[in-house]
Amino acid sequence: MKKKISIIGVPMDLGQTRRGVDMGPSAMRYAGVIDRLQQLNHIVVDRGDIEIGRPPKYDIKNDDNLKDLEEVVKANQSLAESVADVIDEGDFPLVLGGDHSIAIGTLAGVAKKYENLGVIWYDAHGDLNTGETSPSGNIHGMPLAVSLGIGHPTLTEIGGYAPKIKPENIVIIGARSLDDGEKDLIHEKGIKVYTMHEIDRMGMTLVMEEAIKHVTRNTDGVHLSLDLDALDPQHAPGVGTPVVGGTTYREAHLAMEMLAERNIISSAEFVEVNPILDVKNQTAEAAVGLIGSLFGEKLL
Ligand code: B3U
Ligand code: MN
Ligand code: MN
Repeated sequence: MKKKISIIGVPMDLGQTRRGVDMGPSAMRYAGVIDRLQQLNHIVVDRGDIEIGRPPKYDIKNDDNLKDLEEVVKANQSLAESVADVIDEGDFPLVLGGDHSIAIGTLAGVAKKYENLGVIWYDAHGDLNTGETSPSGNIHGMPLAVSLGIGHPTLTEIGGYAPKIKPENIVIIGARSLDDGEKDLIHEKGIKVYTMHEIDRMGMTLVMEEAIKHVTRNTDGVHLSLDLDALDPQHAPGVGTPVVGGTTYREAHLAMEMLAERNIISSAEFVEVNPILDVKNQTAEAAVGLIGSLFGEKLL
């Protein structure tokens, strides 16, 4: 199905401490994301990049164990507005990161436009930390909790409302590195998680069939938040926190192809591509390949 896709770049690297992920949007553009989507007959508008303020000193934690809070909040507020504008114009928002802290702004913009938003969180991590539970103080480990309304009010209130999403509308896929506080929250809120164990056991086909059923039960839109570190580092080495034992290149494509077949995704973001840590732009190319599959590219 032909779509009008608006691309928003978010050169954000302040949600974690490995510099270089701010070049992710450039790397995905260089890897041909626009051409790839145009080849599929979609109309593509590149809205450029969100401006990211630079802190006087990097990686300084505040008293609440949150690094570079002020700049992260500012950028996410502006991202939320841009995303909401894109939806108001009837376009599909495709957000290119940047570290995963930008999901706070993306979801603030998207969820405003839906009654009951479903979310697929494709990630090695849960991103369910708060300042209290985070081992790092890195806000990129917190966006899913923040969107549930859990965490520092400066973050949860971005976009002027909270929460953005409900625990029963979320599916996490590919998890294999969860902190204790995140595990507690998953159990407490009853969040559906397909860890690598379930993917190994059930196979990606069944995982995606169940996941799609789960996020479409009572929802009127589904957001895909795809962290490239969900893929095995063999296929996506250019990420800040690689974790061995991830989904294969083909499993990730199969997941995207199944989402395309069902045509359920109404907004998406691809995050954590770090060209400085990458090998010949392989991770950006993997991201662009997955974007192709998500928007209908077929092998035959
Ligand atoms: N859970 C850890 C590590 C982490 C989260 N997200 C990424 N890494 N990419 C944390 O810092 O919250
Ligand atoms: Mn993540
Ligand atoms: Mn991750």
